[in-house]
Amino acid sequence: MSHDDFPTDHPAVVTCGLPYANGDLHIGHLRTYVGGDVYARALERLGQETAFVSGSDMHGTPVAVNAEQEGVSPEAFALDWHERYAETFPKFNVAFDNYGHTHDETNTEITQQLVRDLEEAGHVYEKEIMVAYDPVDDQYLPDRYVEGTCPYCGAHARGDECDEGCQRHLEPGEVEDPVSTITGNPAEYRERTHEFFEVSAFSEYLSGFLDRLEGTSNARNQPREWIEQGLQDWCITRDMDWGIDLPGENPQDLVLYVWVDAPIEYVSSTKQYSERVGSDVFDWEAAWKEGADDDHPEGGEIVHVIGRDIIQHHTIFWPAMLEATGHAEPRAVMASGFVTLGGKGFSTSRDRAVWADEYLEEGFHPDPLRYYLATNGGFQQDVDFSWEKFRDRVNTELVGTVGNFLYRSLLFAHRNYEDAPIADATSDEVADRIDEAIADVEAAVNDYSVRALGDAVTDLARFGNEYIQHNEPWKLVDDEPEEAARVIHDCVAIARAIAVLFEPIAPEKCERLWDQLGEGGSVHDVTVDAAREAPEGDLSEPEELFEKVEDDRVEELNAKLESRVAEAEDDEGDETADEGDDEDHETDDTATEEPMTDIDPISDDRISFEEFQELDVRVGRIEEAEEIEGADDLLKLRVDLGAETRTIVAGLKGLHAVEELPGTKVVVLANMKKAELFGVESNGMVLAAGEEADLLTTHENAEPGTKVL
Ligand code: B3M
Ligand code: ZN
Repeated sequence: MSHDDFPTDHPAVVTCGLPYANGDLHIGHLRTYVGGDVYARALERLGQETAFVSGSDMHGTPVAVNAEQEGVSPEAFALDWHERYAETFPKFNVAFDNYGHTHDETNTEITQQLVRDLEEAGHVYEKEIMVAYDPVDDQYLPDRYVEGTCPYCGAHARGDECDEGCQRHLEPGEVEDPVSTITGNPAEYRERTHEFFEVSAFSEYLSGFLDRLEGTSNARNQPREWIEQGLQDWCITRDMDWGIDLPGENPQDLVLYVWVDAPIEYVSSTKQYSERVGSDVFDWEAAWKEGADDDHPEGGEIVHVIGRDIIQHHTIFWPAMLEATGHAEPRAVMASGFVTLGGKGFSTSRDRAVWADEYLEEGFHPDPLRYYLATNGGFQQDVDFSWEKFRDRVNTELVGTVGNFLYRSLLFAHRNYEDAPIADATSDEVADRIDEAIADVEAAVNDYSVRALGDAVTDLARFGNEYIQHNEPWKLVDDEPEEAARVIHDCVAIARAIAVLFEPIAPEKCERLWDQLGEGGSVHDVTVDAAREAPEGDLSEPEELFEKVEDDRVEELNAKLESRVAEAEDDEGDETADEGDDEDHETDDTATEEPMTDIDPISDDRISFEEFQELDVRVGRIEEAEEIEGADDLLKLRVDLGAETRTIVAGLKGLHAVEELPGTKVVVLANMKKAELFGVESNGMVLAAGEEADLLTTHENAEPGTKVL
């Protein structure tokens, strides 16, 4: 790993957390896979040699318990889901270079070797521990076969994690008042000998590792606290049949804990990729092993993209395993927030989800969902999906800003200059603006911000719209044809840059655009330098790239969702089920049932006072309010902010009487980026609470312009 800015001359590996092969994927699950895919594509666009890998997580109790409930073998059950996932990801243009699974030969071999290496390095020892046991059923109850009370916070917890409380990983024997999840029998604790990995010996190493670690800040902050509290060694074996056997002497027939072989699949999957394409194209050992490559003895740039519930595994256990066995150190961990649906958790058991297949069957293209998931919030923030918000983002940004610019420019160009070269060179103004967009993309990659990757392009398209509007080539075409050609050449140059720079987010749409521009080859193979080159292809008749989502579609989809949830709840009867799951998040699998709440969990991701101070929040007074033509939800406000009066567009229409707004004191985020909405430039944001837009105001006499602290 290096800490040079991307692109570096090391091979990079971008990985996505492995989905447990145990149930349908919903769009919440897709967030980390889309995020990983966007990031990997962006690295490639920068010219970074990159492998993008993942695989299905086949082992462990999350799979075994579900298979048992279905009455099938865990292997058949997991393989079936694995195959479905392998088909689903490409449909969302999530294009892994290799998608393996943890039960295949490569992973079994590499896992057993790595465990032997850990043993040889003296980091594994045997210990007698108490494990949960069902005396009636005569079986041991590892991990999710047992539930009880968290010894740290008292919340109801699974055997392996406090998923409803403090989120800690729980070691065998820790959960109190254990009960079998299969039979409901109270469990007892019995003594067994298990293998432990000496994680505690790596505390100092891990502190240094966290100081070096890049990615999202949540992946550094939480683990620092865990290290300060003192690390416990980690039990790496389980009393189960399903899994990878503990190598060597194994009198108790133990398997390795699922979290041992799961991250090793990152390495195995990379190896399979190398074997397929040849190590001259991608050398998995140079990427993963220290000293394998003389030029890069420290290994490649490993970037893990995960859900924030598995930070501990990726920043404590996994780097300790890598360090102990001579592997490369991860460079970055990008840990995403969760996805909610209309402000509530996804619920598999209540069918309260937008399923991945369902989204496509409704006729939606994958790229708008990718755009939504990638850009609706910062990567570590929770993101809420609703069909209304989806419609708004698609209609305003993809259709209104990006699509509109592309269509009007390319249609004009095609009609007027179909076969002719358009102009010699791109103007300095436009060339500079394209350079700026490329710099934005480079900065986004180095900041690990997939949202900023999207913003870089919507900002460029916004510039394009202003440029064409300002230069009005349609007025020039008769009297000043050369000037018109120059303007439209610039617009096509911007369109070409959009095709290249938006490829990570909307790969299929950008390939279409690349064709429309008459470019040869594939936009998936070019680097950002191609965004600087002058367009030269023969333009084909353009088509609108993005489709509007109509209001009646939104109503129809909401009604479908509601009736499905009602049906599932009827089936469930009055019993609040004690099996199944609820409040899933995007990497979840079999969460326990708990009441749904409208309130988002409060973010763990703390910010400093300095970071808060970057927000310039002011008291304002609404002076005027009026409707905007064509906008269903928005009002145009003039707001007195003391020093100046600003135009601000706010989503208040229908929620507040327009004529009653003037005179209302409000709270305004004054240094919000400007945005153009329905042709009106909004210069700030009025703060309001909840779906009803309950306006924030002041209690006493603070004057407009007063800073809010
Ligand atoms: N299979 C899924 C989860 O806990 C788990 C991830 C493994 S990543 C190496 O989110
Ligand atoms: Zn807890």
